Amino acid sequence: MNEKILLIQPPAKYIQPPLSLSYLIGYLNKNKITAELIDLQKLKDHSKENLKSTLKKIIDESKPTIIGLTAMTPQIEIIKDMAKMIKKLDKKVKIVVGGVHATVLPKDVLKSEYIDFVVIGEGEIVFLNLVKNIRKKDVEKTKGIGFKKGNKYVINERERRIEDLDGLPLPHHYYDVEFYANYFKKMFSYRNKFVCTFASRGCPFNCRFCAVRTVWGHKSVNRSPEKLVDEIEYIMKEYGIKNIKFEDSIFGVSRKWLVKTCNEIIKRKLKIKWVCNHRVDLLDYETLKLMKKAGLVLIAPGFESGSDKILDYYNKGTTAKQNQKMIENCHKLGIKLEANFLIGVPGETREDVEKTIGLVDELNDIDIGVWNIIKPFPGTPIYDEWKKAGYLKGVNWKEFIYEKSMPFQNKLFGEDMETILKELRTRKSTAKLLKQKKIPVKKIFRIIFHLEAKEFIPSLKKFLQKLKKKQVSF
Ligand code: B12
Ligand code: SF4
Repeated sequence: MNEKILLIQPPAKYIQPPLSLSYLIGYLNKNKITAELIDLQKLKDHSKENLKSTLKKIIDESKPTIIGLTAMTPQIEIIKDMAKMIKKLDKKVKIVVGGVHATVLPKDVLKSEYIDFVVIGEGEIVFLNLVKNIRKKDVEKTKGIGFKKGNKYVINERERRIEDLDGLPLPHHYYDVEFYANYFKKMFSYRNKFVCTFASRGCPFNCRFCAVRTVWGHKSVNRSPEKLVDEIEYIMKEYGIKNIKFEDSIFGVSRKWLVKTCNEIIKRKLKIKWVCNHRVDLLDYETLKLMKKAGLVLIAPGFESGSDKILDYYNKGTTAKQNQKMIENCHKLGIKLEANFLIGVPGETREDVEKTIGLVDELNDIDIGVWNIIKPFPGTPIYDEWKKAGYLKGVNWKEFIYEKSMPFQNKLFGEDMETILKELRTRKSTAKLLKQKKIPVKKIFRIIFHLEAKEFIPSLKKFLQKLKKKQVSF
């Protein structure tokens, strides 16, 4: 029997191109199996009723035999709801769930009677084999899957990692590039459209709050500089888009690779602007200069904290001094900085948070400050530690988002972390942007608060009242 495969990206508040599912579809296609992407991130109405009727329409029209769903931890409840809705519509459909949450807590996912399989880790090879084995009705030995057998959970050994990322079809063929390019333009008032992509998979570091290693292990695999730059040329030609956001955890763990990639862009005289994530300890002035020459306009390193005590706790392997050096270098070179900070670890004091604020205040050179409350995401060492310490009793997966503080965090810190977060998000980054008179206020609020339009006006009023009372220091 020929399988009819749908991969569904669930609805979400903050959205980005469904690259994970696009890679999976590309890999199936390369192996002569067709699959279709249903991107529910485009849904405007997230109510259960609308989700139910949307799924009904999809199932009536497509008559799928296998449905794949993807989830990070805060999305797992909606995924379980969707699985139930789908099975109520057609109980023969096989439901497969992949992504970080299924990788770390496969049994939590399989607990749902409506989910048949989980895929653990990198999905391309595993899903292809699973689909083939479902056809053959012989799934049990498929590497990288988990399933239920009687009243037991079976979790098979992992599949090998893909070494040759250049062999993967480009994800951009399978999702609506224009929709996301326009979404970013509108959402953040960027002047230009841009496309997201990946140059690598994995990260060799061990930050205590990070779950990246659960999917990829510790090995970082890169695309070849030549093929990556071919992809950039393709994006420019095919979509007429000259702005690229590399979503990699670190764009170039290896300096040698980074230098080769930048030189390739420069050699081909590509007029692109790009943005990437990085670490403050891996980039010296000369490397940043070369990146700038190759089109880097904004870099987003994980600063995390201005306090060495907290950085040590995070096992970040960086220092407050290195954070400062990065700020100085970017300022000298005219590279915009999106600095990411976390607050809210047990033992962190007001003084530690003030040190972080000091880092931003003193140097005054950060363009976008992204402040978040640390969360013990499954797959991170702090999840295991905080669970053992009894901090996570009664918390629900939907609360695992950076904007929310957990009751124990407020208790240990002695203040409501969400209030502190709001304060921080209003501070320096807003000040810096306000000084650049060209940037519309709407953009500032969208960037700092990630607000929806309906929330925007009351927050603006509140902010202006605070300014009047001089509660916000510039
Ligand atoms: C891009 C990204 C986002 C995008 C989402 C894009 C999208 N539409 O999917 C945005 C910015 C919206 C986002 C939001 C959040 N993110 Co995020 N995000 C990432 C990031 C940087 C890349 C993800 C990615 O595309 N990877 C590349 C693809 C190829 O890998 P992948 O997604 O893992 O998919 C592979 C496998 O997992 C598997 N697979 C995945 N899905 C499926 C489905 C099926 C059916 C199968 C078979 C296989 C399969 O196969 C894929 C191909 O090999 C990762 C970090 C990283 N470097 O991985 C964090 C990461 C996934 N995010 C994380 C977090 C914490 C969040 C937030 C919760 C943060 C917050 N604000 O609180 C929110 C979630 C909000 C929500 N929706 O509820 C954590 C996840 C922790 C966890 N336990 O879930 C990560 C790992 C970062 C970290 N440092 O720990 N994120
Ligand atoms: S935070 Fe960044 S550097 Fe640290 S482990 Fe995660 S991806 Fe790697």
